[in-house]
Amino acid sequence: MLKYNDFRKKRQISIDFNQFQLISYKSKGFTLIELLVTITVLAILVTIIVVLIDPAELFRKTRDARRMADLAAIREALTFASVNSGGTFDLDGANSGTCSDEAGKSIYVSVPSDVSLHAPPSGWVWRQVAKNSIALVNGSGWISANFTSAAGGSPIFNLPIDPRNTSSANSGQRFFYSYACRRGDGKVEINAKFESTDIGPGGQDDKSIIDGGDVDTVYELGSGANILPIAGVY
Ligand SMILES: [Ca+2]
Ligand SMILES: [Ca+2]
Repeated sequence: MLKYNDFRKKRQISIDFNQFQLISYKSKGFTLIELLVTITVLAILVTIIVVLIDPAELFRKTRDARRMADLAAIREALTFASVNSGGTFDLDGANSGTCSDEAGKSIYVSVPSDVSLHAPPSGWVWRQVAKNSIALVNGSGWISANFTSAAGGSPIFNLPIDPRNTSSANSGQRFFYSYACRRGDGKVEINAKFESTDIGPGGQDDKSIIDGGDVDTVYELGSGANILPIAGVY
């Protein structure tokens, strides 16, 4: 049997417990000012982190790194095709007379034909193909050499294109790959333009000035550094 005194005691404990909960709830809460201060501190921290990391520069650097890898892959594919074909690999494929020492000297570019380009360097013509065939390696791609005709087959199944692959009236916004060949000695040159503050032209880790080419602001790879014109491509 629960006696009256026991009942009062239990009720008292229950009331006290509720009071305790109320007190502890109150002590754990935040005032509006505390919340505002916390949000402000967090906003400052986020701003500092964003400034330190600079996500836009990180993306530019990633694209530049890919450009380096892409150009190296194209150079290797061309070298493989050329060596495997005993030096008879046709560097402009289905086209004829378009190398730098021939009448129709051409600059092959990775931007598709629906993108209009600025005027080509004097004496040169641009070569562009439609978007849907841009990456083909059978001579219909942006580089017209037919890799599938090489002895041993094509070393690659698609032609890399620039991660931005775009052009503009503004020379600072031209990002595409370019290619030219020289028939006489069977050499080629492939170029790209970098955009990051660090790896790009004038940067602390400038890759365009140490590539052995003849244009400091352009990243140049290939077997002949002086095939593409030194001005007017980008
Ligand atoms: Ca260079
Ligand atoms: Ca060059």
